[in-house]
Amino acid sequence: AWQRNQPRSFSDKNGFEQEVVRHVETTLARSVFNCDEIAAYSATSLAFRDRLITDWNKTQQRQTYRDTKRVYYLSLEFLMGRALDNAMLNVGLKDAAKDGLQELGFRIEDVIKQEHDAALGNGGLGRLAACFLDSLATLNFPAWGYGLRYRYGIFKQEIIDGYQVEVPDYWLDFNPWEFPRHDVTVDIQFFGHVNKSTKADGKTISSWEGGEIVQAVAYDVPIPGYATPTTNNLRLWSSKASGGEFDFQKFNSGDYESSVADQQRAETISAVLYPNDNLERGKELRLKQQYFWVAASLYDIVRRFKKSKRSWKEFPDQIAIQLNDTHPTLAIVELQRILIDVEGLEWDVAWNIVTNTFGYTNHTVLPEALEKWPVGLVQHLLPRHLQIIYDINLFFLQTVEKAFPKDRDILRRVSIIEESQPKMVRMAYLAIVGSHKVNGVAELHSDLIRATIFKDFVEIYGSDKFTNVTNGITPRRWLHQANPRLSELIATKCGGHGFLKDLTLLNKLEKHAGDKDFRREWAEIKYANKVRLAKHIKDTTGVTVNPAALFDVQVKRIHEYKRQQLNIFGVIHRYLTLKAMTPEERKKQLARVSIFGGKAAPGYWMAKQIIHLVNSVGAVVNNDEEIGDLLKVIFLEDYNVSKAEIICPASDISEHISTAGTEASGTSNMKFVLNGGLIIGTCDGANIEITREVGESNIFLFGNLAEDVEDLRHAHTYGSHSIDADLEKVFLEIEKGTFGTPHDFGAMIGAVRSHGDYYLVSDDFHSYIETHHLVDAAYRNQDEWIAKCITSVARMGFFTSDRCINEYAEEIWNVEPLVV
Ligand code: 26M
Repeated sequence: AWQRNQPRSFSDKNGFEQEVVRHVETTLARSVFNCDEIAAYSATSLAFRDRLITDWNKTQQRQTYRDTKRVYYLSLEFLMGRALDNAMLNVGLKDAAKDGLQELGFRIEDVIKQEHDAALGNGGLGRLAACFLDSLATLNFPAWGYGLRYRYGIFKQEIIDGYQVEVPDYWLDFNPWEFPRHDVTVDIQFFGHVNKSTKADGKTISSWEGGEIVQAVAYDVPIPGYATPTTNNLRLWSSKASGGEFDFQKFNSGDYESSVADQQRAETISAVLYPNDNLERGKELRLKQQYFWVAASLYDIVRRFKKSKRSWKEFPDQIAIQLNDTHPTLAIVELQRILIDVEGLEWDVAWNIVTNTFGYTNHTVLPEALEKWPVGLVQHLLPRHLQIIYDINLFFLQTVEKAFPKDRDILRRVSIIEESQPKMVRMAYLAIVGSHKVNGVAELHSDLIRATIFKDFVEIYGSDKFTNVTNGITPRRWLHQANPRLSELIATKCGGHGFLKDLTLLNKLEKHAGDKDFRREWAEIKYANKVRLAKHIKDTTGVTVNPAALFDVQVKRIHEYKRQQLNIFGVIHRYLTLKAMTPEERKKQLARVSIFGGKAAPGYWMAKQIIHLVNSVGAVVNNDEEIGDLLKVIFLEDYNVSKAEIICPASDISEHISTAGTEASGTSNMKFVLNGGLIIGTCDGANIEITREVGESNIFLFGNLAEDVEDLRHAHTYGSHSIDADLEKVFLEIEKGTFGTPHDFGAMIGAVRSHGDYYLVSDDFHSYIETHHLVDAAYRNQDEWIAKCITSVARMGFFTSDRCINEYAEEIWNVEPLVV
């Protein structure tokens, strides 16, 4: 008899094996005798995917039936990494899968490695969105993510002759984790004009007409929570020409080429992730991406709301929408347009709904990253939206004028329209005016935005509208998955794995920091993780590193404000110091491996020079026989989420050394400490709160404070700027040609010596070097070092993204978990 091909919910090793075999033989149409690692990965993923579907459907039914308030997290980036390992651990069947795969002749680690990272993000902002989805599901919140289904994620980085080369990241060849919803589509309008008409009652209504239509198609990705049946949804939109494959009229009239061109132009919208991190470049296609995604998501949200037959006034009681930076700010304008133009609500009624629905998270104070769009471009692409933006601005400025009648300049300062040449729409201001809460991502950062870039708005709205939610990370991926042995060891002292759901339980570790056996086991695990990274380094760079050396790691996007140049100048200083020693002196020194990794935006020339310098220094130092194991300099190619899972557990000390006041939070700092590494850092972003939690004696802080940065910069420009003497020696060595053609690095040196040293590299250099000496000294005392690591981990409970989500839920969204 015919049987429906129902997903089968296996619950043990045998059930899993049956499912794998079924998928190999039927879904993949292969023989089990011709099953390689890719096929094993595919079948294993399909088996777990089937399991997730059941929970996913139930979760969605439950959320619809209960009809409680939902959260929508709008982010142009979701840096998810791999899904299989995470799904196995969350479902709780990784051991069953491991044994099952072993019986079929595979090692689970090799199978997991077959998966291509889902790399739909640049860096911190995209990874934060991914951690938040994990926590939302784990805490049983009814929540959806909305994003773009880029055909190409962040580029793959290759290092060729010491230079970064970008290779396209085509990742969709086989992706078992997404479900195309060809029946869930939205027509998205661009260009056209606005028609005004007057109704019988004298009311004028505007309607947006003409232009062109692009179709949005939904692709759904299940997001499993850890040890809970809640499985939420991430909906990613893909762009397609409307009206099927071709424009039939053009096709039939023989205009085949232009019909294909139309199709390609439509598909271009979701083709590629913009690879900039903290830089805004004002490209038309980027604005198209933003509107396409925002309009499709809002249509979907409104459609779902309308099914509940509630009155519009209840919209903000049912729906909270969080804007991940200003990238989705057009959602504010789009919702206002839907409510007044399509649904016929009064402006004020609609605006009240809009502002009570949205919350906006700011992730940066860097001026070059603040989004602005030329008025002319918005007018052309979205004519009705520009009118609404002008109206929002008019009403806003009227209230400001009433409240501050004597301050003429404030209107110019806070206007959503910057009166420049050309005029610009200031997206952050629009996001503030259209939201009920604005938050920064660490205490210092939230203080800074209140005191600087958003100061006027604090005056206008009062300080309650501006709040802080310090970032966090998911301990499921960043401890349990990345560092399984440490997770097991911790579980022996914390009464099982409960800490993965309540990270404050880590505090039970603290009393074992002095326990000799525990320390030894802890140190053994760190060593094993270093051996694993050393093997990766050998396989990918050919360089042999000693796992007993101190591993010093800086992995993050390459940016002048993050100061990888400070790090590499420090490494050169160390090299010169070692070279100046007698062999006897040298023997007493501590061995170090300096590990760098990270991508430069393709158009960021200075960042690419920094990568080149690191590689050039490595080429010299790593082949210097006098130095041997005492110093190695490694640049790890193509840093991404799955590489971070190998790197974080293997670090002894990691570097978070941004110019004070520039890094909004940082989240890798948390990942490194949670994995039993210490950090060297500036008083910036979340480093400050990490210090508060772990204690000053367990972190290596250095450098000038944020409050002094302005004066120092001023002194560079208007006073005399003398470079630190040790740094000058480093510069002279580079200029001698020790690390290759000195001309290549002229701009990096010039930025410090002659162009005002905006990032205070010279000001902080001495303090940085001194602090590294303290690191060396501390590392020599392994017993105390390990005790510091254990104590720090014990005090990291605050930095779980579960705490963040609970704070957002309480303070911003007013939503509650849906208990299963
Ligand atoms: C803008 C315009 C065009 C193309 C890309 C962008 C753009 C993309 C990503 C701008 C900024 C982007 O991300 C900024 C970011 O990652 N910020 C980081 O956010 C983290 C999470 O809050 C913080 O931990 C980091 O400190 C902050 O730098």
